[in-house]
Amino acid sequence: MKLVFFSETDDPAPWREALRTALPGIDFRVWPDVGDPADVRYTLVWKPPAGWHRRFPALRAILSLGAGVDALLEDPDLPAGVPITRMVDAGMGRQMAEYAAHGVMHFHRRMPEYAALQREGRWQPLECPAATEFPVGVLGLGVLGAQAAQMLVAMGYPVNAWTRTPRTLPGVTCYAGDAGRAAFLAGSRVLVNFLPLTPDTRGLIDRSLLAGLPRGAYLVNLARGGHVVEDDLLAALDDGQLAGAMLDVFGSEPLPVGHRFWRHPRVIVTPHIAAVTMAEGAADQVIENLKRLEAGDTPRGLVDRSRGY
Ligand code: NDP
Ligand code: OXD
Repeated sequence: MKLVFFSETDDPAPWREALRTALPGIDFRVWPDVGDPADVRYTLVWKPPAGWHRRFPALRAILSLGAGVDALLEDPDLPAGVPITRMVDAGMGRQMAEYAAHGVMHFHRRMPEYAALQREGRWQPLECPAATEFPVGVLGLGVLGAQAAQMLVAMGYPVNAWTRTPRTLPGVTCYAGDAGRAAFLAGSRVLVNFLPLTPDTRGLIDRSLLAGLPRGAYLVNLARGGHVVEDDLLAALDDGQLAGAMLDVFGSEPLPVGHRFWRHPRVIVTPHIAAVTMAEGAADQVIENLKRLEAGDTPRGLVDRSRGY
């Protein structure tokens, strides 16, 4: 069974070690050392170039190193009919929840204002609402969003969530679809984005969505940069509709030198680190899926190409 690993950001060594230990028959290759491409059955990938998969005519499945598969699905040359699997939690749920909780508390406890006061050498206590008065809106209540929502509930925040289809989660007020959007937004002091990037969600965080939030709201985006219309976000920050944004993901990554986000006083930038896939927590899922695929069974985390996630 030959598998090719491709990632410009992940170290193949722990993956090779884990997969070779669990699957002694595996021929684990790291791009570009693939030997005969006609033998390749599986790929384990993060952001391969467009058209890259076309060279493997006997491909049985594409295994994504990430939870989000938007970059794969955007490839017009992705072989049709080949199943794609994604990471389901795989250790990222806890990391994403930590990032979201940090973002919410950072804004709730007015840390950006204290940083500005410190720069001016001013000792100035500010009023702060109780957590129970600071409702959080979670966009997307899937594998990762649900864990963050539960952590925020445990921290005492009122939590609203918005999904494509109706969902329920204890302690969370759930809204769905176009019908639920306005009420969801109006009740969210801070919006935390956990959506997958699909044709339906690209550009969703635009002027009209931001205008639906209470004035002076905040945004924490740890899903994808493509969800945000950057000019609309900057305009909302500049005119006070939004009081701050914590951004981990961008339309173009790395965030280009000179981009306004780098120096905007109300924007916090992190370099797509809200969660990272670590072989230690994720290799078991890949091993299990390779076993299932070899046995002709349905793998875990199978992507629905028509839905886009
Ligand atoms: P899931 O597929 O488990 O959950 C997706 C959620 O989004 C579901 O609740 C789904 O609704 C909802 N959704 C999808 N489309 C729409 C829509 N059109 N309108 C409203 N809701 C919608 O994904 P995960 O939780 O595993 O991952 C979420 C995303 O997080 C990934 O796609 C990735 O982009 C991002 N991510 C970012 C990382 C980082 O380091 N910054 C790390 C890992 C992931 P429904 O429940 O009805 O299906
Ligand atoms: C992912 C990511 O989708 O790291 O897993 O963004």
